[in-house]
Amino acid sequence: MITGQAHIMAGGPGQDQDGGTGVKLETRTKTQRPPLYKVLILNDDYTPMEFVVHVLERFFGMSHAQAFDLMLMVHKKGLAVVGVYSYEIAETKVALVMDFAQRHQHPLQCTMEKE
Ligand code: TYC
Repeated sequence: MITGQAHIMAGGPGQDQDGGTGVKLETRTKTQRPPLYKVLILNDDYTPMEFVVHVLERFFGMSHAQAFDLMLMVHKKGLAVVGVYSYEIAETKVALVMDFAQRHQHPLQCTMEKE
């Protein structure tokens, strides 16, 4: 976002940057970070543990050990954040996981929420 502000300056021509109108034009650039979204995996009673581990390795770039630990955490606690991404990346991950689970006929749920 660009915001411009005009300041009336004390002092006369020659000491400002505008050619002597007495109005300083200042441009401030505020760089806004894009909002981030958590991607969550939810526990259920039917999806095989090995399938969840595979999903975490395949779509979230985890090692087998990392994926196994996180899967167990979801199994015990009910859900866990598996990654934090921009809106578009989070949306894509959720869609890929949901599609992959559906194609294998597992009820695994993956959702996103604003951080
Ligand atoms: N609770 C499942 C079972 O006992 C395993 C599981 C873990 C399922 C994590 C989903 O997100 C999940 N087979």
